[in-house]
Amino acid sequence: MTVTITAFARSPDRGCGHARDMRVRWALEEVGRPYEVRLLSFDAMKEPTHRRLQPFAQIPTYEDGDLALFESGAIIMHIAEHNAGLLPDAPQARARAIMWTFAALNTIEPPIVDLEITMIIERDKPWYAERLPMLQDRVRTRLGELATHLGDGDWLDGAFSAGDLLMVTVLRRLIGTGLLEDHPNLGAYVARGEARPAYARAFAAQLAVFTGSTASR
Ligand code: GTB
Repeated sequence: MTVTITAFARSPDRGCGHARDMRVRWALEEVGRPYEVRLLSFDAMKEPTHRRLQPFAQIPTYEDGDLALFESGAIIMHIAEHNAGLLPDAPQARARAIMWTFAALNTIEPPIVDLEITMIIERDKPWYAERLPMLQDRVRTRLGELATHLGDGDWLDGAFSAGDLLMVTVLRRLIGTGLLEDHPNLGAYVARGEARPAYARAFAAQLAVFTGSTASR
């Protein structure tokens, strides 16, 4: 059974790979699972057909036979648990890799999303100039802590795992803000993720949607 995921028909990021289908594509590429992509307009995402798959009318979703999932973190965990390559076999290392998926999604991503939303849609608010540095500082604090943990390691805990996959996609959202530049080891970490052949295939596939060349592999 071929996996089908959903993605934006026209991503607002114009193919930069910031939308959350990118992490699902990357995970599928890492484990060598072919997939198809159903592209959705913003209107189609609000339709009952899509809401039956994703109650919050968002992308990505994941369908494999009669299993349908939403929430990118849950999708990545499902892929990682049912295919080799994204979680270590040793129980404690596996638990730590799962811990890092939560750290990426629950500790690092929220302040980044808060900053992103403010920078995109709250620029004209009277409190913007006051709020922005506060949000930047929250991100800086987390980046400093993450950079200290990473040190000169290649990955967060031994071998590359689903935790790294999610953390790299989360950190990429800061590209263009200048905040990653404070920590060369985090920049190198992101670059290491981007250099993985599976990442390159996933990135090319989502970019092809924007450029109009193809939608699935
Ligand atoms: N918690 C959910 C998950 O992890 O799956 C969040 C899913 C989500 O936020 N989906 C977004 C969506 O469908 C796309 S990824 N938004 C449409 C809506 O809510 O109406 C978020 C996103 C969108 C666009 C950019 N960008 O253009 O840079 C980056 C990230």
